[in-house]
Amino acid sequence: MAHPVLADKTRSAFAEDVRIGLTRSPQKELPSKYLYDAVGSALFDVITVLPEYGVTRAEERVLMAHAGELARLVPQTALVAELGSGSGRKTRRILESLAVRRPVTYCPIEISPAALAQCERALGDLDRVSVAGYAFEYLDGLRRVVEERRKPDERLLVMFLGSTIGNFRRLAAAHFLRDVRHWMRPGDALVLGADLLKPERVLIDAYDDPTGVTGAFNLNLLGRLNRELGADFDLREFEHVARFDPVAQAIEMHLRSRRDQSVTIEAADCVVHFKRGETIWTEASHKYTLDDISHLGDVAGFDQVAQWTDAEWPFAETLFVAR
Ligand code: AVJ
Repeated sequence: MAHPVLADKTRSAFAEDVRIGLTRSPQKELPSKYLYDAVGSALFDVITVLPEYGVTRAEERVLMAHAGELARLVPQTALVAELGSGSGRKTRRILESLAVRRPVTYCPIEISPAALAQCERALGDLDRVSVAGYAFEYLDGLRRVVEERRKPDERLLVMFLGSTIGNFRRLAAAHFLRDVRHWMRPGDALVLGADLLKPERVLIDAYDDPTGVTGAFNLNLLGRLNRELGADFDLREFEHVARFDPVAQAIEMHLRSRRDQSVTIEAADCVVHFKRGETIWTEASHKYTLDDISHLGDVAGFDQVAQWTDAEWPFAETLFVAR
């Protein structure tokens, strides 16, 4: 069967991750990074305008309000690498403010080729900003940006927005930021966006919106397995579930089987059995306190320079500088 969507190596890594995740016991799981194919990225863009999901708009307000100040705090920045740029909407103002001081090269690092192309189009028209996209995973992409683009005396700014850090377990988040720090030099900057802890009711509505867009976003992962790995999931036999884990302080998305059933995933070479009510865990979004964020940066080797929050929807943007 022909699967033209992914290069072969990428597709076999995808198939392997799926096989490992769906044969895991007792909790089946799928890595959340696979939510973002072309359909998933488009559905995520809809999520960002849902009234119940305040995360993206809160971050946009914070960045709009403080882009000038941010640029003043990192005036030497010549190279900007963004981890998971998505459509690039939020980054525009920052690049504009930086480019007032000096020309900058902007490298969005984004595994979704569709989102990357959109981002390159959206930001390609900025004065004194040259855009070079990298369709890689975060650390691979960052390594390449540093190796290929960075001149000896240039300052780098890494942006990790949208509270994507929340998709890591807490310990993994610290390790990840330490890995990011590894590719940076002392004096380089990191802007980290993180959604703050808020009442459970608000979080459930944000991740299980009554319109059903988040449900579609989650279910599309099974559709993607059907399209790209020759699986035979019946999407109507699964339902979207959002639940809050008070210990981890994380909201989780699951896909719950409506009945006992078996699914074949051809390219992953496996048959998976589901009990009625059994779930596949597809994403965790950890929620942070301001102290958590400062601590996270500190253990990863950064000094905190500034922190801005949104009043309407608790969200924090933190500027760190590598020690
Ligand atoms: C883009 C990963 C930050 O975790 O809030 C939105 C993804 N999942 N609704 C998040 C998401 C469900 C989002 N991130």
